[in-house]
Amino acid sequence: MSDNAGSVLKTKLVFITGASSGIGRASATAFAVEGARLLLCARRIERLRELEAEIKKSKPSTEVHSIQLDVRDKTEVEKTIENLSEDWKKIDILVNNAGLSRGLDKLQDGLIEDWEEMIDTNVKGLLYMTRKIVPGMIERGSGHIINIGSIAGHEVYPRGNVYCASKFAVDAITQGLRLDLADTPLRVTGIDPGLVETEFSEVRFHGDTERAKMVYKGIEPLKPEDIAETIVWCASRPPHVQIADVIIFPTHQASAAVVHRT
Ligand code: NDP
Ligand code: 8X3
Repeated sequence: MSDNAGSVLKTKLVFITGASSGIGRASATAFAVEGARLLLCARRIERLRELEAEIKKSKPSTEVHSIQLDVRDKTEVEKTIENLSEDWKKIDILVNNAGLSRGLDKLQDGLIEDWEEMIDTNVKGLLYMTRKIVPGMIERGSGHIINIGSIAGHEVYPRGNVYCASKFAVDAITQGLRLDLADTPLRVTGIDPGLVETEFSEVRFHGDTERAKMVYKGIEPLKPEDIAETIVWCASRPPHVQIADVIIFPTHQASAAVVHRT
C-alpha cells in the first residue's frame, strides 16, 4: 500500500494463516510494507522461509516468525499458540486466510475426502485459530479478526456445493463472532473475493494446471495483491470503524456464476 513510517499498523503483530501462497503471501508482504510484525503459518515451511527472506531483503527491519502448521490439527494449533514467546503472543490482527477447494463435482458424485478436507480446513481450522486467539485479544482490550470468505459464501454456484457450504459457514462465523464481540473493542471483518488468480484452482483440480488455467481464461482476474491491499485497508481504519464485509470482483465478474469472457 504505502511505505508509510507513520502507519497505524507499525509494530502491530499480525498472524496470517496460509501465507505460503496467493492471498496470504501477498498480505504478508503488504503488512510488512506498513511496518507490521508478522507471524506466518502454512504447511509448506520452505515456502514461508523463502517469503521471509524476500520480505527481509526489501525491508530488513521487518520482524517475521514462520511456523509450520496445519490448521486442521486442533492440538497443534493450541500448542503452537501456547508456545509462542511473550514477545509474539500479543496478536493484534488475525487473518484467517488458510483455505482451499477440492473438486467441482455434482454433490451426488463428490468425493467424501474432498468434502472433509474443505470442511476441516475452511471451517474447523478457522474456528480452532479463532477460539485460541480471541480470548487474549479480549483480555488486552484490542484485536481485529479478518476472515477470508468468498463470493461462494454468498451465492451457491453449480457444483460448488460443499465449498460454498464451507464459505457460507465462514460468513456465519464472521457474523456470529461480530455479534458476540459487540460489547468489546474488537473488530471482525469478512473479505469475500470473486475470481483471484492464485494456486486455488490448481489445488481444486488436484494439480491439473491446464484445467486451472481455464478458470481465468478470457477475463482479467483479481491479483492476490488486490485482496491484500483491501485487507490492509480494513485493518488500518480508525479503531471506531469496523468494516463488516467486503465483496470484491474483477470488473467482468457480476456474480458467482456470471463472468463475461472475451
Ligand atoms: P492458494 O492455494 O494460493 O493459497 C492457499 C493457502 O492456504 C496456502 O498458503 C496453503 O498453504 C494454505 N493452506 C491450505 N490448507 C492449509 C492447512 N490445512 N493448514 C495451513 N495452511 C493451509 O489460494 P488462495 O490464496 O486463493 O486462497 C486463500 C483463501 O482465499 C482461501 O480461504 C480461499 O478459499 C479464499 N478465496 C480464494 C479465491 C480465489 O479465487 N483464489 C476467491 C475467494 C476466496 P500450504 O499448502 O503450504 O499449507
Ligand atoms: C473462490 C471463488 O468462485 O471459485 O472462493 O468459488 S470461486
